[in-house]
Amino acid sequence: MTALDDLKGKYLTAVAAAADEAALEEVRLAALGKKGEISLKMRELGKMSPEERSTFGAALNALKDEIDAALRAKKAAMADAALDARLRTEWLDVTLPGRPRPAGTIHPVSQVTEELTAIFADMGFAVAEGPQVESDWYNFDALNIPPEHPARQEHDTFFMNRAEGDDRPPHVLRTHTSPVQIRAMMEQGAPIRIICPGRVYRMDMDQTHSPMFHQVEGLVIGKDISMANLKWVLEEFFSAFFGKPVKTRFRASHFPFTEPSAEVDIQCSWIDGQLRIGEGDGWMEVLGSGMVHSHVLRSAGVDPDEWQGFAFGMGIDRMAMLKYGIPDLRAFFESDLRWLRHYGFSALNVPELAGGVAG
Ligand code: 2NL
Repeated sequence: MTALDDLKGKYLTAVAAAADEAALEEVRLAALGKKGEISLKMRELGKMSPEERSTFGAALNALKDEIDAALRAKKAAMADAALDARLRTEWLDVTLPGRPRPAGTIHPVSQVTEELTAIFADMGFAVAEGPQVESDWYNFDALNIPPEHPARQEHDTFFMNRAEGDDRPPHVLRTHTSPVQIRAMMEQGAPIRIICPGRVYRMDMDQTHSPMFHQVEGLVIGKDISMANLKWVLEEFFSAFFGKPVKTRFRASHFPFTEPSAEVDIQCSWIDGQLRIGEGDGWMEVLGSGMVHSHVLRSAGVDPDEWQGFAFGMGIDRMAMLKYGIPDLRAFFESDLRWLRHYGFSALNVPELAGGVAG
């Protein structure tokens, strides 16, 4: 029995002394592992007489259970200590304020598109959209611009490639949103009251031109629609858009798709380098318009002896620049965040960066 007492003392001391889980595991293997001291003693039971075996066996089993319990207790104590250590070092102050995260904001061109769409919606205009890659028929022929017409050159058109050996005329990137109105007239017929906002493309690139810009065109066809209705609609629109009464001035002009045609100026003052829309006696050109040409109506399947109406077109980027006092195209066309921010459009709303808003 002293032999077992020695073993007990030896292993319980070893368990108590184990500094970490690896050391504890070594103790377990040495005592209870397949070739451990206790396990080897178990094998000796076979050589004993039945009486010896029952007393020695019971004592050995009790010892094995005691060492096993000590190992488990020590292991649990180690896990507790480890958790305590983590709880002391890993903690979270849930009362700290959150970290600000940049929030995206709408682009000025998108914002102005939404603004003008809402204003025209109040006047009963629906929105029509269409493809940006168009056939030359929709972009030109249907608009009374035949193949040899100089306007085709003036539009600085981007042409799409045809497959080798395909001699049909190439498709184009639409140079205006007029083809959307042709499609709408062909699909819905008259009467009609729509605006067509969207991207348009012209091969032009300098300080004041971008090869892609945004246009909104309007179209109203009815039995007795006149230039007077056009003037009212435009003054109503500009006044709502700029938030104050804005006078318009019509000047005779020429477009292939309207007859008569008018360029439209809005009232403005230009004092000390400050542009003010809706004030003073200056004028700024913002829009082209006219009565839809009978050739255009006929191309779109509308009988010009029965129907008539007006159309107009203006640049959305330009309107955004006028409304928000953005004098520089870089703000839009390069989507240069510094310029957008400078003019009050904080594309990424980071508080510490959003300081410089122009008056
Ligand atoms: C401009 C000129 C204009 C139109 C666009 C139009 C559309 C159809 C029929 C007739 Cl379907 N006209 N659109 C008419 C006059 C002028 O835009 O200088 N825009 C910036």
